[in-house]
Amino acid sequence: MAAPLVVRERVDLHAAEIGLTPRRLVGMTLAVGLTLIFLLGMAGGIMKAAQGNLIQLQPQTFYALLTLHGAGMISTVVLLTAIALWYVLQEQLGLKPEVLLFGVVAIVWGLLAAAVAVLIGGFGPAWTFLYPLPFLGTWPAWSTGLFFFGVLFVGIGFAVFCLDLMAGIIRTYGGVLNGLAWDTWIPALRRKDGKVAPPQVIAATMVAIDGLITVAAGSVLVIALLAHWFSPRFPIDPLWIKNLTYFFGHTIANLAIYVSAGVIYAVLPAYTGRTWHTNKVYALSWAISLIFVPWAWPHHLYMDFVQAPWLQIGGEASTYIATIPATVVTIFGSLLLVYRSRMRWRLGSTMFMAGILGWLVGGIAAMLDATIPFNEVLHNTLWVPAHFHTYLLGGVFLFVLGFASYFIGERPVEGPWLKSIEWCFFTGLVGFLLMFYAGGIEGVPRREAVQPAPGPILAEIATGFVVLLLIGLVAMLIEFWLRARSSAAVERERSA
Ligand code: HEM
Ligand SMILES: [Cu+2]
Repeated sequence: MAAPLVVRERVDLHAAEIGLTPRRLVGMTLAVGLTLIFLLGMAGGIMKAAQGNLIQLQPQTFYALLTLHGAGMISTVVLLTAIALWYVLQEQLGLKPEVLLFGVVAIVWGLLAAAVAVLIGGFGPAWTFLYPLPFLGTWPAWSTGLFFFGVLFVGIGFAVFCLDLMAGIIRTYGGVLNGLAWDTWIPALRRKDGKVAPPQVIAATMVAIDGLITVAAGSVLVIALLAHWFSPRFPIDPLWIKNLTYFFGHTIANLAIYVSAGVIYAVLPAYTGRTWHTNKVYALSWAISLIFVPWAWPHHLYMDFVQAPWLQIGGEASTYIATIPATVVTIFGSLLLVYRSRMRWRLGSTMFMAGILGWLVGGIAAMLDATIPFNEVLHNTLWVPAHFHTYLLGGVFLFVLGFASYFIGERPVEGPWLKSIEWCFFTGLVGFLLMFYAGGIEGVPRREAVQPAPGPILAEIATGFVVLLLIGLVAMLIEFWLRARSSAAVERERSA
């Protein structure tokens, strides 16, 4: 039976009948993206099972899966958070689904190319494809080239999203500085109509600017690698390309958090009944992130003794400066929003609040790793996947699930079915993460098909938690599908 739904968006039923509406585009992208996350999560579970000696996997197959899982997850999460932010801003900024469709299609093509390179070609130098590894493996040359084209397409898709946002912000707020709400500090920028950008627009402006810088660097990187692929005589300096690789890789993964912050600002108020207002502190915090996020990448190169010392120190400082202000205002702001607010605890709001916790814990673990004396012992141990899975899987991905739940519409009352899904999912998630941290503390190296002890036993336990996590995820996707069907039925009844 069709359950009555709360937290519903205004739906333009007439437009829905004639073609590409925002809701259709977002609904389709969510369906594709969440399915991909599930499949790539299975690949993650297979890797753990192999590390735990529960199944046998050729090392080449392990490294191919690792590459597909990493590149695929990052691209899919970029796609899903982008579509969510786009959706919450499209009305306000007058964004058109036709434009974003290009971006979505480019990312999906990029993902397909990468999947073919990995699954058929066996391409497997890990998702960071650090030079010269892509050219040294046992895989055929075509798979190397195809993978790079895939990355290029994902970059192009993300650039479409950034440009679309930027154009909308300039149209609506008169300029980028107003999009960043610098008018709260600089009276000369104030608009006559008194319109000030809300926090989600500030986040979107920051993401659009840093996102375009990141894609520009990523394009130089991939084009240089493609040139070397066409003609091996094309020279590549290993230190230069390593810097560029991490500039691109670190920043694009990091930006997913800032995109999600925009979604939190827009969606959490629907559950608490209070809105989030721009003030000087928000504008300043986001300005600091805007400037420092692109300077944090050198924390991946502490082991490279040829790297200039000022970049090492600068990278460490920038990591702190970029992370702290926006994280603090978002976490503090969301607590204020929820505190004594009669928050409606539904699947969506639970996901958002749990995701904020994951962001905080993962962020602290990340900053530890980016601190030079800690990095000397944690570098390339399982501590690294521990911290980034905490804020990507236990943070960003929870925001995506929260958004999906909000987008489809919550149930007015949640029964035991939903509670058990949540228990299953979160038990799996926390257990899986803890095993990663334990491995990191024990110094088990990351990215190894065959790990030294205690890696295998931790991986064996972790596999059990992954099974719980994936069961919870499938159940949640079924729940979304059921709700989407019943809300479609409600709409059909209303329009009849
Ligand atoms: C669904 C549950 C997931 C499982 C079971 C899982 C499992 C794994 C495993 C076993 C590894 C290899 C760790 C190692 O030994 O080095 C890994 C690596 C990785 N995962 Fe996940 N993961 C999951 C979700 C995610 C999500 C949501 C993201 C990103 C949004 C993600 C991004 C990555 C990345 C970037 C790597 C590194 C790949 C590389 O080293 O090249 N994972 N994951
Ligand atoms: Cu980093």
